[in-house]
Amino acid sequence: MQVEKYKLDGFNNDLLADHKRRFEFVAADVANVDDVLQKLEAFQIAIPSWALGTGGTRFGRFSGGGEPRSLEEKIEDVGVLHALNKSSGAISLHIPWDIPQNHQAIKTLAAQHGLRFDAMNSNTFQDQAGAPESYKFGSLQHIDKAVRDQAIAHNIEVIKQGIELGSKSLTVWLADGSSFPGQLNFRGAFERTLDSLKQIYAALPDDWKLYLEYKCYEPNFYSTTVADWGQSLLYVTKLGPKAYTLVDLGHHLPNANIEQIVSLLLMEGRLAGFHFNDSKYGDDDLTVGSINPYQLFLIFNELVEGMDARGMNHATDLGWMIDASHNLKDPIEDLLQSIQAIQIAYAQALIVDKEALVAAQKVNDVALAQEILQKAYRTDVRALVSEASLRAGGAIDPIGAYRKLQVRENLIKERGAKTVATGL
Ligand code: PSV
Ligand code: MN
Repeated sequence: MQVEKYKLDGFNNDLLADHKRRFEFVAADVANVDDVLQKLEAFQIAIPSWALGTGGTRFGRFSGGGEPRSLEEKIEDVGVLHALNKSSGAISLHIPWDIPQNHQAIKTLAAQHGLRFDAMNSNTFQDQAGAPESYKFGSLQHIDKAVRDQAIAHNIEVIKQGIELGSKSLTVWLADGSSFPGQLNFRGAFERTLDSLKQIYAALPDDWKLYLEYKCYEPNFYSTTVADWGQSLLYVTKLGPKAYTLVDLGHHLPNANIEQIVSLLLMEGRLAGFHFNDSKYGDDDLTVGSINPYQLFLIFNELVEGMDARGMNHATDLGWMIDASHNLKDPIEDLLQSIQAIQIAYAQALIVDKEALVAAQKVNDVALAQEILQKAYRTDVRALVSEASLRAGGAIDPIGAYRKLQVRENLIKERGAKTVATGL
């Protein structure tokens, strides 16, 4: 399924007059509007290959129609997203859920859709068919060297797959930990995990990065061996300059101040990037911005401030990825909503009056500092996001276009009403 440009243009033309009015209204108040638009256009968010189908919970999975049945079809779906919003120009693969059979053919297909391969994700949290060792009691932390060796070899294999595809980073997320007090020795688990990670790190090409993702609990419910940003930072500092801490927004204990974590990781030059999602209770993997958009804005405010302080390129110097699961909504619509929420938070952070904020901080004018942040947050920047999409060749209203062009209906015709994508 391809989004035909002339149809998209027709859709945009119908909305153009209304869009122009809304854009000019907001642009009049934004001093650096061209800069904001350029930055929005450059900002690409990778789509995980496992998010194109309906996810589920341990209570069931209710698949929708027209879900991608292969890696090729997943790439096509990301191509649809990118055609609509021009901001989803990358795909992130999870191995072994999506092992490419023919790397060159997959690369060519991705390039045809304007996509590159973002971080590769290894999987040592599920047992693999035919593998001799089990990860029931962990992988890189395992007491048995044979299990650790198998998990290390898998990660090295994932790096090799990534090299073939032109990826430049490996994301390691470990389910390792314990569910009951006394089950393991924390220090022993840390040391074995560090030793295993060192062996994976040694296999990284010079221009690659290792992203170490943390998560406070689940599937283990007493301890997790990379449980929080402090523990991840400890590992990556010991590993070396190519190792970084990855923040998944759903992996914190309730009410954690994620924006402060982000600020300090950036200060230390150890922030890898993000897995974006939103949550109400735990690792809910909900649509980005659906529960707590103000927190997302505050995170982007720290990102923009911290990246600018270090002279970093917003678009390319960190890894930006969605990691969400869609149980109720059409996955493509859900992803379009997530990307729009990220773009809105980013645009709002870009229009914060930084000089005024610094001045207010210097004299401890707390009320003014809050006003300055909230002025940006309360600005309706949706027309800026639409304008950036339009200028890049995308849709003024990507979800509206997706519905008008009847993409899902066409996918169901092509693929069938009962299809199930691989993944969790
Ligand atoms: C774990 O909860 C996680 O966030 C990791 O990034 C995994 O790779 C992904 O979810 C699997 O859905
Ligand atoms: Mn994640």
